[in-house]
Amino acid sequence: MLDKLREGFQNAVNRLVGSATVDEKEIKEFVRDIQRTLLSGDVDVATVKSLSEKIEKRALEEKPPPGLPRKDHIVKILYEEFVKILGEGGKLDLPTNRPNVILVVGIQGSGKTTTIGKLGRLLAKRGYRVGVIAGDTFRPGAITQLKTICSDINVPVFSIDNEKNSVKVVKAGAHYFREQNANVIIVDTAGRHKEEKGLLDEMKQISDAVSPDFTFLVLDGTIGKAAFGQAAAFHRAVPVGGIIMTKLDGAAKGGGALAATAATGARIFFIGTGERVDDLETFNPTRFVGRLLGMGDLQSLLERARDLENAADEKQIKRMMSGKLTMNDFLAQIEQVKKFGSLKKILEAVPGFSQANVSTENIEEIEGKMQYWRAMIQAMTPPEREDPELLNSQRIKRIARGTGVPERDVKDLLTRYRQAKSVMKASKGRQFRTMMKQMNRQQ
Ligand SMILES: Nc1nc2c(ncn2[C@@H]2O[C@H](COP(=O)(O)OP(=O)(O)OP(=O)(O)O)[C@@H](O)[C@H]2O)c(=O)[nH]1
Ligand SMILES: [Mg+2]
Repeated sequence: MLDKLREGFQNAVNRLVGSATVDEKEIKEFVRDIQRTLLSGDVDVATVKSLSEKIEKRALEEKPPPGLPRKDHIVKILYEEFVKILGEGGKLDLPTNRPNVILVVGIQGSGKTTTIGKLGRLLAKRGYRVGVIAGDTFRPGAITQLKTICSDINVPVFSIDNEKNSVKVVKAGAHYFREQNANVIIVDTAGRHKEEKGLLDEMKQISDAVSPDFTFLVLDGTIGKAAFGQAAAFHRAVPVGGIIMTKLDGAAKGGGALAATAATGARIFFIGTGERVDDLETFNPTRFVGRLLGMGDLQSLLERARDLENAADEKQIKRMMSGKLTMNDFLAQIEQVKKFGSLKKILEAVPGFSQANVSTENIEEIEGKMQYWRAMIQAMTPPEREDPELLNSQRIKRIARGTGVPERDVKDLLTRYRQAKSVMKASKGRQFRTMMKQMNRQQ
């Protein structure tokens, strides 16, 4: 899959890793390699430009965490920017208590009918009552093809022989399946037409007639950058809710995926990886990019990067284990909590903590206060931050006034600080370490 892109990226990465030093010149060359690969993989020029600019800027400006070779850091940046442009994979959430109409559009041969079979099977397996409407009245043989596919997966098809008006068929079909109590109604449509405009008009009429809950655009993964124009044209006629990319098993260049998401802003939900009815995968951008860059190596590189990013924290842990916890360390811990989202999540993640008697109100109260802790710590002098025991009542008063909080809040902060210090000392930093690990796994 995606052999050409993968080869290009791997060559670029190998050259970077093989070079003795990494300076500005190397980085620029690496970015040029990536550009060339993307363009030869049929990614559209605008996407290539913005992507490579971002990669270059970050590669030149960002400092890798201590211990991580700069080259590895650059590969990590490459990976992160790819994942960013592809976006999250879409999730198909269909309510079961009413019929959901799914319209499937795309040009001829893109794989609509085949994909409907795959999708029908997937949804039937999830327990939906699925019905399919044969809305392709243009191509002779279309109904027979759809019926063959759907009989294999035991999904009923609605069709009207010799009826050329697709809007009529689709309306009647939707009515029929509603009566049958189906909760997913999938509409197959034509891809062939005398001209593109006629096709897009027909899609618009069908869409207006049945008001689909969801419209999938099926794109052939082998068409490369033409995907941009195609996706944009369909998107103008019928608002595209999600994309399904087919034929990513063969000689596909894969660049179409980047182009199509850029053109519509729609997410990719599934990818087709073969002609059989089971060859449909939920799209996962991380896995997709991983494949593109050669997953094995990448996975371990990302893990190493993460470990090293935490190594800085390890130093802090060592200091805390020896019983020294400065206010700066304490502040760093608070920042970690912010990064993770909420204190509640952390407490849930750490086995030891989750059993402790911390009520929800208590957590919310602490979270509320934490917002002010930062300001209070910043109002302390450097010696006070090093050794908070210096804080006598006069100094506490000064900090309270400086941050606009009652003195009791400053005292409360001191109490929390002392608690954290004793927990760290007692568990020799173990608890903190477990927490960090958990947090990283969930990030
Ligand atoms: N290798 C591979 N072939 C696929 C995939 N999806 C579809 N195909 C093949 O692509 C061809 C066209 O598929 P169809 O489902 O008929 O395409 P369509 O969009 O319905 O075409 P029209 O009805 O003519 O508009 C068929 O030979 C399929 O077997 C895929 O994910 N991988
Ligand atoms: Mg078809």
